Amino acid sequence: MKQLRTQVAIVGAGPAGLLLSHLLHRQGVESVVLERRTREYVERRVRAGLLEHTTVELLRQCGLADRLDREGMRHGGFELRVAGHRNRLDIAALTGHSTYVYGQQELVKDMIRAREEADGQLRFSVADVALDLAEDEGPSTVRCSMDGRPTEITCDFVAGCDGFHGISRQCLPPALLTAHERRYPSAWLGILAATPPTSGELVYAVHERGFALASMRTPEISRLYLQVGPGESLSDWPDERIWKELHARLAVDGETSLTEGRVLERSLVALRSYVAEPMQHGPLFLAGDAAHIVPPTAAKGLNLAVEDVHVLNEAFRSWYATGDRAALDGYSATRLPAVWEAEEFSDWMADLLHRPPDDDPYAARLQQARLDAVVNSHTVARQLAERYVGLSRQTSGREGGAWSWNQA
Ligand code: RFL
Ligand code: PHB
Repeated sequence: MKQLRTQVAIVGAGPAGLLLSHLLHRQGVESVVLERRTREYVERRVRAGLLEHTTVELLRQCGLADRLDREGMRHGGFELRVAGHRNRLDIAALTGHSTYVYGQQELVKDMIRAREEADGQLRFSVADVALDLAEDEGPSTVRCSMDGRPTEITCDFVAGCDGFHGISRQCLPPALLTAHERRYPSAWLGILAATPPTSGELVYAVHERGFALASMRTPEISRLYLQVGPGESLSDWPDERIWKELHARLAVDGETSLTEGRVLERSLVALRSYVAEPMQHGPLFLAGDAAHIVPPTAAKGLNLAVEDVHVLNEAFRSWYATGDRAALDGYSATRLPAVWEAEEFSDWMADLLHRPPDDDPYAARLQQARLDAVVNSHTVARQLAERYVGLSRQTSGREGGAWSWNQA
């Protein structure tokens, strides 16, 4: 049996686990990251693309944004295309902030490289991770199979950064865990295609055939999404059908500006919201998708993961510097208001943009009324813009919040 000792054992080398390990290192706290996939797999996994201004600022502050600043694309607005008519939301003018397009797998590569340069302990292809969590202040043990050998890692804390399907969340005592969940009657079919973006900014298209999103990764690569039924599979969607549907839903006044290209990757994801409360127990702390997920419509998942990790890192700093556990004990309570703000906005965006089920004409009329409000009301548009860039989360949960009721 191989034995290792570290301060924080981190399960999962997605953005949450990698960033936590990087931040801990910068303040002299040791960690080991345990990832079940290979490095190649993790670096190629296509997922998020849209980063909030605050996320980019946080990445800059910790030295992870050099390539992002060179290659990322800064966007000051997006297009909301409704039934073939263009409406541009100028988020920079409405909020003073921009968003950035930079592929999650590029960020993951940057993070892995930074850990490598610092001789960080990143272990890939680790199997059978199991947590033996201390009940008291004593050390915990993480068991796993590393390089084919049974291994035991003794640690002070465990960070569960292993995504929605990981094992960490299951280690919270069931009696203490409340799982809040909503499933949506849609899924997203996503493709990465070798074709230039159809527009300089993102296009969110609401159409009677269903929602479509035209995003991008580079000036040569597009990222395109289609709303599809929840029970569909990738085999139902040959390339020809995908392009036909994208042309129809993204057309402006009947004309399409989309150029077809080679499909480099495709994926299908069911839309779901989930929050685990609390996000911690004893020495275990959950961060990112391990603790909460949102439908991708509002592009919040990765941004929330980055924020979780910053708060958790500050709490570890305080513990290791002063022995004060207050910030660690308060981690979940600190994060949940911001998590719920993003959950609510993501749910609202999902309803705003997706075609409702055929048997719910009332929902269809509500959607129309909401779209009218966004397009015609400066106040509603500004609120959408503030929430889209993440400004509203800066105040959620703080005393007084962004506003307060007048006391009678
Ligand atoms: P991840 O990225 O899922 O990483 C978890 C890691 O843990 C590993 N793992 C294990 N390792 C060891 N032992 C086990 N038992 C393990 N079980 C799992 C996994 O292999 C993996 O490497 O979670 P993390 O780090 O919390 O990061 C979260 C983000 O990945 C996620 O929130 C975003 O991708 C969500 N998301 C978006 N977020 C944004 O902020 N902006 C976007 O534009 C955006 N677009 C998207 C998205 C998610 C999408 N899908 C696929 C759900 C678009 C899509 C289509
Ligand atoms: C993406 O580029 O993957 C993306 C962009 C914006 C979203 C969701 C996903 O709202």
